[in-house]
Amino acid sequence: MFALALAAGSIDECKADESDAAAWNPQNVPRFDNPTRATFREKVLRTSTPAVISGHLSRWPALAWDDEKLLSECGERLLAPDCDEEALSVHDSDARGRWVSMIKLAQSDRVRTLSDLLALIRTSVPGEGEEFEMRELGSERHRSVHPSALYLHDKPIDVLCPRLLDALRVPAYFPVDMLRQPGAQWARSYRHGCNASHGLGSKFNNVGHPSLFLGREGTRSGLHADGHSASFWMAVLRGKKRFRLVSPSDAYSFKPLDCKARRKKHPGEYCSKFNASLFDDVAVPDAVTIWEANVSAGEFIFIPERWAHEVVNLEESLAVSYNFVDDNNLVGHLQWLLFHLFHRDPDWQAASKSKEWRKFYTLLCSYLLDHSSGRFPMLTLYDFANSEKSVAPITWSQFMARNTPEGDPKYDAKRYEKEFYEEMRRPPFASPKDVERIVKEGMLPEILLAAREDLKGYEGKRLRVA
Ligand SMILES: O=C(O)CCC(=O)C(=O)O
Repeated sequence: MFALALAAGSIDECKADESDAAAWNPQNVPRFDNPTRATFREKVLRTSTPAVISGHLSRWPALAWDDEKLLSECGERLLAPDCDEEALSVHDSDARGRWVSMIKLAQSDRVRTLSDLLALIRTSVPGEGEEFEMRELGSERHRSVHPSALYLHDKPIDVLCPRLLDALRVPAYFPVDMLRQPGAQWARSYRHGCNASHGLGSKFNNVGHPSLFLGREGTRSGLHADGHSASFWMAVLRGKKRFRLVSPSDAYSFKPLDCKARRKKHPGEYCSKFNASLFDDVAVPDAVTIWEANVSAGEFIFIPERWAHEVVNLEESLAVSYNFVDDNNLVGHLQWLLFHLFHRDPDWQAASKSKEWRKFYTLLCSYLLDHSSGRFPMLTLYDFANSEKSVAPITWSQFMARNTPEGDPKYDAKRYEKEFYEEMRRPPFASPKDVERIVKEGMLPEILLAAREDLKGYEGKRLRVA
């Protein structure tokens, strides 16, 4: 055993680590300079390896946004608009049972808009000046918060700053997102409660992703793995962030709170919450590798499905993140859905009345329906998975057109919905026993492979590659 000698309670300690790397031995996350799509697929996606990519975001208009531009476009936008109670978050080591060890805060009169937040971030000095009271979400409690600790964390860009969304692009390595497959009517309940009024949001019902992060030096997110077995990429627009990561199997060494090493029996289960920090002085078994990357403005990091990660902002940082499911993590995602439906909650009959259960079940049916009928967007997935053409980064509107049924010129909402409901009522997916059998017998990969075979005849028919 050796110990992580770094306590990252403050940014100075993080910086100290740069000159004291011998104290422990992180593995550097591999870096690539604008790799081809083929290289990225082979070396990163196919092997579920984290990676930092430089040289690929140069055409993003958002990289040229300075404070003046950000404030003129979105300075007066409310951090907590009517549809979303959460305004800001603060990290708290005592909140490790919670998602990302963060406390979510409602709006305060002191910080209502993006411009209020930026002003506070710029003028507050940790340990100096007054704290103010903010209400914790989900409780009537108020907590005293130092302005320097406020973190705009994972907030929907389409709601908070739609113009910024227009100035972002989608990296060419991630043309597909199966999470968009069920379309607007299903996506609506999927994440944040906001229905964006912006063009992109209203047409495609973007609901929450990509999301925005803004925090001063020293703000941080606790150790966690993202849900749904989704992979994600995070692009840094300004500043510098330090990531520490562990693979899904190594994650068991860090006091996981929501998994019980039963993964073989239940393939969809993995650890997502932890009572430990990779920036603290914790014991690390020899066989465990901690990965580390500093990601600077103009770069993005890719984090594969189920990898646990923890983040500290080394400088004031503005960043954008997007979670997705493509052909590399689709089986894992389906297993995760099944795990949540049938294993985590054995009393599924009772659970089936809950909104959450319904949502997962609907998603699952949607995937299986589209697989079985060879319908959009399996086709898109198939084409991209098999094309090594280098495509330029695309806008979010183009991305949504590719990845949602609404983007299909022949999309007929009523028909889609009708077919969907018919399919949901049809066996075998109406019976949990059948679905359980699919998982137990490990049939998911075969189903997906068969679906791909079926799709060969459709190749190229309705794909619009930028
Ligand atoms: O940048 C951060 O603070 C956390 C990002 C992250 O971990 C995530 O989006 O899952």
